[in-house]
Amino acid sequence: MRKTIVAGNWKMNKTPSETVALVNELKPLVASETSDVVFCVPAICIPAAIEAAKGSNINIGAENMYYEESGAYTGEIAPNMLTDLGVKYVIIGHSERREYFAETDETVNKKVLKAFEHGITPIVCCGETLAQREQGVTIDFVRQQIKIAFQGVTADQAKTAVIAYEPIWAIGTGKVATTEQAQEVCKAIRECIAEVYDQATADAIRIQYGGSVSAASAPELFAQDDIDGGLVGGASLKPDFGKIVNYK
Ligand code: G2H
Repeated sequence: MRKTIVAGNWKMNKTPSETVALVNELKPLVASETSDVVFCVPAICIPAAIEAAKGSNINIGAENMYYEESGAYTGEIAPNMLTDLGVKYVIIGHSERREYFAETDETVNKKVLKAFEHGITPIVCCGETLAQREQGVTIDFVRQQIKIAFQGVTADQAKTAVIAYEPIWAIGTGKVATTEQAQEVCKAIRECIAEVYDQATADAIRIQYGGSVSAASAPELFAQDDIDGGLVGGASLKPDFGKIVNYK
């Protein structure tokens, strides 16, 4: 069976010193044997987070990464800069990066391939806008995002990946998708992986729901057959994150 994975996405919040305080505060609350726990923190806070999380079950992840090894890419973070610090996960293609930083399905694919090359587990984000949902194209759209994101990824790599389904209209808005809506799309994503690869890969890959997850909504969402945890924004900065990790 798939192990639940709950990841916090801190977005552009917390300084390095605030990071130490928050990791120390959350450390006892997120202890868990049943869920993998990841804190994806701003790049500049990663060293502080890694140091503070030592000896705990918290894995530290990045919120983004570039797809080149090194060179004249002012302001970007290379994969080996992350692995050198001990980073294990990286969020790729969050809708905020697609919207504000011009990321496309193609750049997402390049980043996913590069992450695997360096042994970093990508948390690959997908999800539709409100207009797409209202037009009834959600599943077609998400399938396309996933197919392009995974181009060139082997089945063995895909088995270890994490996909985060985040309907854009539910991000930071307090509007959580209904359990049925979230399960329907996560199931369709798993079926898409089965088509692209095989059933064994689809059974192994972990699919999270993201979008205004709270301590109140997590238990029902994470209990769905095709939802293996969550990518959590706002609530990952609060003690409630411990309740989300220990949702059972
Ligand atoms: C969606 C989510 C975390 P929030 O972006 O990736 O954020 O839980 O604040 O909606």
